[in-house]
Amino acid sequence: MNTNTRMNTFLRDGKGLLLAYDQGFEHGPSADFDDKNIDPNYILDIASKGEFTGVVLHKGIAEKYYNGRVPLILKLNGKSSLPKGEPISTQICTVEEAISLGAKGVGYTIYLGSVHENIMLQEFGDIQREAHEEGVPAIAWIYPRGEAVKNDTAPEIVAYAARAGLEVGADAVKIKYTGDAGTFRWAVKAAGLARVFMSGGPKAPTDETFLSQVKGAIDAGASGLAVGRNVWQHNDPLKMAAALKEIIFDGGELQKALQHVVAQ
Ligand code: FBP
Repeated sequence: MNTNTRMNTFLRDGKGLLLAYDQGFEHGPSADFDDKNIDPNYILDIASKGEFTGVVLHKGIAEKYYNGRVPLILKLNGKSSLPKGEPISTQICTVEEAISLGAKGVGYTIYLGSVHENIMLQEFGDIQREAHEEGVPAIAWIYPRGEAVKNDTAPEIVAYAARAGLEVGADAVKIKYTGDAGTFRWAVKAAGLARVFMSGGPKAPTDETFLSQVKGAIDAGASGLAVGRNVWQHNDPLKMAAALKEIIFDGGELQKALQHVVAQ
């Protein structure tokens, strides 16, 4: 079984749109949530009605809320935003548990450049092996971070993250956007046969800002987008989902995508 076969569950016509919802733990509920999106059922509803190709959850949310409607990627490690200093995110769920919860893929964050990167690289190595034994993809969130990383969206740093993902055996890498399609293309090239998903990031000031980043990533050869806040913090998440599908699956131009989110 190769990467494409493993990733197929999360792709439609070779592209993917993943809805991420691990921020309650990673950032804290008061940082990101309101009365609506604090409810996991609200997010799962967006995932199915918005025709996302995957949803990303930590194990506690999966155990209590996952309804099987959209393929699940179980995020196997996590950390809170409370500790300061060099970042480390360690494993809180096994591949076996993830599969028993219905996961069709597993995710893991590596803070490349942290003084603790060796621990995360080792854990990811074990997870990747187990995932492949089970026939499910291992998706790496590769976020360069820590004292040694001055700019985590600098093109050479993002390309480094993408390449590290390929070399440690990730089926797909989730990386930050570099700011333009030209430099992101180099990162996609560096990822080789590992699929590239652009990471959404904090809610952009305008829909146009966000959608133009997504368009840039897709034009650069990305397989899709893994997004949280820019969808479920949107006042109309399903309209934003429609705009994203326009770009990702239908090859639509920015202006056409924007028509889905204009106030009606
Ligand atoms: P967003 O689209 O909301 O940025 O979600 C993508 C994601 O990778 C989440 O899976 C994760 O919780 C978050 O970003 C990490 O954010 P940060 O860069 O602040 O650590």
